[in-house]
Amino acid sequence: GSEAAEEKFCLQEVVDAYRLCLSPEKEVYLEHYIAGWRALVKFLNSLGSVFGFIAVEALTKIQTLVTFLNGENGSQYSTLQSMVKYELDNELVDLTTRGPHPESGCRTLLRLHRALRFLELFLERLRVSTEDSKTSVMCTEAYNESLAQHHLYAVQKVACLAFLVLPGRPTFFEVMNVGPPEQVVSMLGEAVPLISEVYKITEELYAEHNLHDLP
Ligand code: 1PX
Repeated sequence: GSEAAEEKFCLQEVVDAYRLCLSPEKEVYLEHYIAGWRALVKFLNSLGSVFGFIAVEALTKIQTLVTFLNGENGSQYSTLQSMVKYELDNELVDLTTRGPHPESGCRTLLRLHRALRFLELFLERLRVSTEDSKTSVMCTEAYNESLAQHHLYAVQKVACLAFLVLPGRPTFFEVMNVGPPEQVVSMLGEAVPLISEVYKITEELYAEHNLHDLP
């Protein structure tokens, strides 16, 4: 039915979201950042139940940010830059140890930001991969170079088990709903630089305010 169609992932949606993410002054709109993640969660859900727990984790983080965005101080959350300024100015962030603000926008977004680096590395590997490349290998490499460093050992173990049952490259390309493989590769060529720029701007924002180690 139409509901199922709405839930269907397509890579174009990711491209669109990250294209809309940057303001003319290179600020990152939270609304579109969230839209990008919502699309990725659809992708995770289409991979089967093993990836459900990862989708739930991403959704929980997204939901925290949506609550801020729709809350009474929502206008302060329109961009990542305004969010950081607002939360820091009003002491709404636990900076060194967990305290009264365990789920600040800043620390919640940091988790997604780290996952975005994983995505960038993984999609770039997928883009340059060949027919016989293994998604599990690409995924493991991208994970070890990024998110793994921020995960507890037990989480790393579970993640690596999930990678073993990832569908192969042909299924991945199909689920992206773009068309023949050449077109998927070409759209990945659009997606990666957009994701990469949003990542870089966020990375610099967090460095500038010393927020990379938020508990
Ligand atoms: C078109 C291709 C798209 C591929 C989509 C892939 C999207 C992957 C996104 C994964 C997002 C996971 C959110 C992670 C947030 C996080 O790091 N949370 C940890 C820390 O949170 P805390 O609040 O405790 O400080 C939390 O401990 C982690 C929980 C379990 C999640 C483990 C996820 C590890 C695997 C990620 C890679 C999935 C790749 C799937 C297929 C490509």
